[in-house]
Amino acid sequence: MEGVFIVSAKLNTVYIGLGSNLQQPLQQVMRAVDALRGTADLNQVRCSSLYRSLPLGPQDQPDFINAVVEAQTTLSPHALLAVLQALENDFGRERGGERWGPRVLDLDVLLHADTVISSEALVVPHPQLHRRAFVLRPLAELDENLSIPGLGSLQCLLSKLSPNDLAALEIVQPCSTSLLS
Ligand code: A4P
Ligand code: MG
Repeated sequence: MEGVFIVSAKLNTVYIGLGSNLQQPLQQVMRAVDALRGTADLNQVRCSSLYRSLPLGPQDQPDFINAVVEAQTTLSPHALLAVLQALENDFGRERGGERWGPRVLDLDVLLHADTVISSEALVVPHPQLHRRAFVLRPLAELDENLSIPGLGSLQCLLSKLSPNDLAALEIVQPCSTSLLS
């Protein structure tokens, strides 16, 4: 077809952090993985195992279920954040509580290819990523050779975590073919 150009936007690999500690957190996270898999703009969605983790921040709240999802997308970082926030709202996420308080679903942009952003609305890589066993360990399940922009290799970051933090993580649902597409 002469004169017709099809411009395809670049597919980028993104990593999304999932967390829940309210209203049957395991079910919330599994439903959220399904919802991400059903999102038209996210392709080749793969999920890590699901982990139980001790709450970071206020201690008078239930344990969390955490996981990390990898996907391919043409969405920009800000467009991806908007998709994730809409999904949090669909799950009944209430905002405005105490910082790092309990939540039915939290979806964070952990990484967007090798992008580095530091704006008011979005910081990528996620600013707490390198300190969190419940993020680094599932990330390593998905790609053990990952390099984090500005922070170095994932293996190096993992080696700097306190052994207690890693030991406190408990797999509650291993990677399985039902979760890995
Ligand atoms: N924002 C900036 N960068 C990002 C990003 N990379 N991804 C902005 C997502 N959002 C980002 O987020 C507040 C604002 O951060 C958003 O409006 C967005 O523009 P929020 O989800 O409304 O609030 P939040 O999650 O309470 O804040 P924050 O500081 O992002 O908290 P975190 O880092 O998500 O930590 N303990 C365990 N064991 N497991 C957990 O998952 N999670 C938290 C929350 C605390 N303790 C936890 C866990
Ligand atoms: Mg968040």
